[in-house]
Amino acid sequence: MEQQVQKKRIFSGIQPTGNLTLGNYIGALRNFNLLQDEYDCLYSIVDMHAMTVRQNPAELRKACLRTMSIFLASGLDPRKNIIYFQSQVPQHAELAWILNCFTYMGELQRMTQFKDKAAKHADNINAGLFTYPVLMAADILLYQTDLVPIGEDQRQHLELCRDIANRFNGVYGDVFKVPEPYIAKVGARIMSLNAPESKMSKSSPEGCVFLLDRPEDILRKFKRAITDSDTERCVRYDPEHKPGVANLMQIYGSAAGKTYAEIEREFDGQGYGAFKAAVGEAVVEKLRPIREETERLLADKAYLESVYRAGAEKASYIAGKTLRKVYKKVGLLAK
Ligand code: ATP
Ligand code: LTN
Repeated sequence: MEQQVQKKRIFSGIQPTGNLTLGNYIGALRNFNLLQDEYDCLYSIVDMHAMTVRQNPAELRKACLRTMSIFLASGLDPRKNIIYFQSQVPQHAELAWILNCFTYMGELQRMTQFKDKAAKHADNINAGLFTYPVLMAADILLYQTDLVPIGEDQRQHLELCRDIANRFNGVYGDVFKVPEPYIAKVGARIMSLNAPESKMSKSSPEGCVFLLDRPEDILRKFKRAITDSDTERCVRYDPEHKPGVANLMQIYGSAAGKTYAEIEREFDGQGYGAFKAAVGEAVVEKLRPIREETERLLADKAYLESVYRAGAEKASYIAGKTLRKVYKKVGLLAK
């Protein structure tokens, strides 16, 4: 089956922490949907990555199922994509160990996400947080991935993954395909609504729209969104001087399917109030069907289980092939 399919392979991962945000949707999930017919795609809910920050076990389990439901509700078809939990495919942890031995401390010390997270969780700077990018490299390299759709913030991790793959291949021959990042031009970095200089992130919930937020909460958050302090109160795309407005335009563009020029024309001569309300409405309408379908799926545990079991089995088959090759190359005896 696998040999007949000549499509390029895509792999991406999302952490099941908290609730997914509009940033995750525009930067990641929406693109996953656009790719599913053209590519051979694997999407992993990276529950082992989530453990690098302390988690409540019951909450983590719930977040895993919720994330899987959102994947499906936002249109990912489990017959076309392999959707699974990272922890259910043991080859991820197994390859990560080997790749740890091909990664330098200095490389990991340079990772900005590590520096940020270490600062945020100063009481728990664990080794997992440090080697997080190595597990991510294992995720990707196990599947001989061609392309990795990610948001801008993950570019550095992907570069490291490529370096590790090249280093390993340099010693043992062509074992891993060296993956390319796939970063959408629009929406790769959705910013916080109340602090447009920082990324919209689950960890600062105030400026953050969650996919399962109630419509009234979404509208309220947009109404309060920061626009600009400049005197020219007009809707114009200028990320450098009007980051708040540019961010809202990105969001509106992707929720309503409009270009920046169309948006500028639509709000010509109007203040920010009307614009912010329109963005809120567009997002509410975009998210409504996703929220309703997620709730329906969450009540159908048997169906969810059938999806993730089948996903893990298919993923493990592909991952097993790469791992056996790696074992052989490095001199471990294959099982
Ligand atoms: P955190 O919110 O804690 O910073 P995260 O949302 O970046 O974490 P993941 O849930 O693993 O972590 O991210 C999944 C995908 O969503 C990644 O590809 C990431 O680049 C993308 N993503 C996350 N936030 C945004 C954002 N604000 N804009 C665009 N893409 C984003
Ligand atoms: N580190 C990523 C999540 C992630 C991932 C991956 C993304 C884990 N493994 C493999 C792409 C490919 C994040 O924090 N967004």
